[in-house]
Amino acid sequence: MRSSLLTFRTAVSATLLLSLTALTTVVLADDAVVEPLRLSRTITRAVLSEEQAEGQGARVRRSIGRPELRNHDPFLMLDEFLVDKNGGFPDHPHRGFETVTYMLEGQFRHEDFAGHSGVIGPGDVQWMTAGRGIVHSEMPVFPDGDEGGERALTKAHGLQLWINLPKEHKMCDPQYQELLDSQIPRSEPQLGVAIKVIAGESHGVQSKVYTRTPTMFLDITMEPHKVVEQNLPLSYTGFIYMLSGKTYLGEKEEQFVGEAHNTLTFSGSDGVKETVRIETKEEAARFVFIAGQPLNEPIVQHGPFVMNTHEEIYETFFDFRNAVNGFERANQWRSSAN
Ligand code: FJE
Ligand code: FE
Repeated sequence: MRSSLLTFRTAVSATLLLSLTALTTVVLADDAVVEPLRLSRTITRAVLSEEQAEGQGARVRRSIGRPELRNHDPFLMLDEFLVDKNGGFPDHPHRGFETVTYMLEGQFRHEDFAGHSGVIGPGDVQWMTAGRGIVHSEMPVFPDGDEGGERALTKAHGLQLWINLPKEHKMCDPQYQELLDSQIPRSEPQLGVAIKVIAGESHGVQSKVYTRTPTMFLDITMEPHKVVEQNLPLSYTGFIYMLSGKTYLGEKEEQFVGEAHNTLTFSGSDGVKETVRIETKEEAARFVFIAGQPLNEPIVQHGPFVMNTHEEIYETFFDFRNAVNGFERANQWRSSAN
C-alpha cells in the first residue's frame, strides 16, 4: 500500500518531503496511487504513575494532573482508579469542566442532586458536563455475599478524565451522555488492531458524543507485531496512557517505549505532523489515546471547581455554600452513599 518514498523519511526535511510528495503525485498521476507521506509526532516525555490515595479509601494512578504533567490544556486530570468495597468518591461538587468515566472492570454507581442516577459497567462510558454545577457521589457496587467465590471481583477499575470547558460553556446546564459498551463504535484499521471510538474519529469511524471542547478519546488494543498510524488535528495536544503491554511510539528512527501505567505526551505538530505512529513488537498492548483542542484561557482551579478567574472561584464558593446559581438542589441533599 505504501510507496517506497517511505525510505526517504529519515534524511529529508518535512517541507522538502511535502514538495517531493506533491511532485511525485503529479509525475505518477496515471500510475499507481501514491499515498501522501504522513509524519508522526514524537514523544516529549514518558512519566510513570504510581498508586496514591484519593477520595475515600480509593487508590488512583494519576496521569495528567500529577506535578510532572500539569498544564496539559485542555485536560486537567486523568486518574486510573482502583476501588474496593470500602472505597469510593462520596458526595462532592463540580463546576466549570467535564468528567469522563470509563469503566474497565467492575461497576460504579453515580447518584446526583437532581435525582439522576445509574450504574456503569465494563466498557461503558459516562460523559458528564458539570457546567454550572453538579453535586454527586461515585461509588463502586459489588454483587452481594460470597456467591462469586474465589473468582469474585473485589475491585472496580477504570479511568476518569477531566476536560476543561471553554469560558462560554463553563456555566452551561449540566448534561450527561451515557454510552453502553455495545453502543460505542469500533474501527479495525487492520486485523489485530481494535479501536473503540469513545470520542472523535478514527479510521473513518465517528463517535456520536458531543464535545464542547473538541476531544478525541480512543481505547486501542493491538496484537504483537502491528503498526497503526492514528491521525489527529494539527492543533491538538495529546498523549497516550498505557494500560498494559508495550508500545513503540513515533518515527522508527526515534521511538519511545510505552509501558504500563506510563503517560507519553505528544510533541506539537510543527504544522505538518498529522499522525502518531504506534508499533507493537513481541508484546501486545492496550492504551488510551487522548487528544484535544487547547483552550488557551486562564485556569484558576480549586479542587473540583475550575474557572478562569479568582473572582469566579470566590463566587463558586458562595454559590455552593448558599445553594444558589446552579447549586440550588445541593440544599439538604445527601446521596444514599452517605
Ligand atoms: C474530586 C478528590 C477526588 N479521581 N477518579 C477531590 F478524589 C475527587 C474525585 C475523583 C474521582 C472520581 C472517580 Cl469516579 C474516579 C477520581 C478523583 O471525585 F473530585 C476532588 N475534588
Ligand atoms: Fe465527581
